[in-house]
Amino acid sequence: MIRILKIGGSILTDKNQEFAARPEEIARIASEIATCADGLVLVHGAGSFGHIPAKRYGLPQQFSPEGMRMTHLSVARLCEMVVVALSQAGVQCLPVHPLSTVMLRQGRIESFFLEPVKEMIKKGIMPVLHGDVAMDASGGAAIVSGDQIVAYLAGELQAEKVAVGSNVDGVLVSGRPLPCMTRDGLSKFKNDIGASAGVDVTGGMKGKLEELLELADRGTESVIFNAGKEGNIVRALRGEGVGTRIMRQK
Ligand code: IP8
Repeated sequence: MIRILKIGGSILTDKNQEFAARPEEIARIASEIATCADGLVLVHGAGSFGHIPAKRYGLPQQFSPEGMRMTHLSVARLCEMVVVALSQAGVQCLPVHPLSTVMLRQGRIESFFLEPVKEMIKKGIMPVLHGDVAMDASGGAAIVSGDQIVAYLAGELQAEKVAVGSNVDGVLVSGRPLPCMTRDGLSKFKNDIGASAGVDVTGGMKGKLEELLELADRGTESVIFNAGKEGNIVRALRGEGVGTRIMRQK
């Protein structure tokens, strides 16, 4: 059984300060993951390691090879921290960089070389992917968010569970998490759903919902939960009621 877990960059880093990792949070997340690592694929957000350099170089609106290099190298450093923390917690894992495996067209994944990921899963190794810059055949947008990666992988790997951890208790309306969200819910609450608190070039909570609602349309439900609260990762992966369930319109 394959399960996909996303940990948002807002948990791993301080989104307002470049290169500001949160080592204690990274270590805590790693030890929680270690208790439920079987068949898990991890995707993490870029946090301040990606969004701040991407914004500085005008990505994704402007094509900038230098911006892509600086942003990728920075996000790859965050990925290395996550991989090191996981291995210190006893998890066998390997980094998979989307820049080298994904091809975009107009900002959407057109192809993804997933053989290494599938082989890692077969061998009991946890693949660790992340939001990244990527080449785009249309020459325009060049960022692939962790959320887009999650939705794509969930379909391709036929994931049974998809859990997306952020730093809030789910999809908040007037400060309270909605128990579930559908396409109708998004139209109803679109003006109430907030943007990300820090610098964000991939659309914050709305961007996340668009990816996950599309996944729900294809038949896979997911949950958005607060990964900043201890124990929630295990609860979300077990399907216990934490956060907001993203469901297909009935
Ligand atoms: O943090 C964004 O990924 P996300 C990737 O998952 C970059 O939205 C490079 C900003």
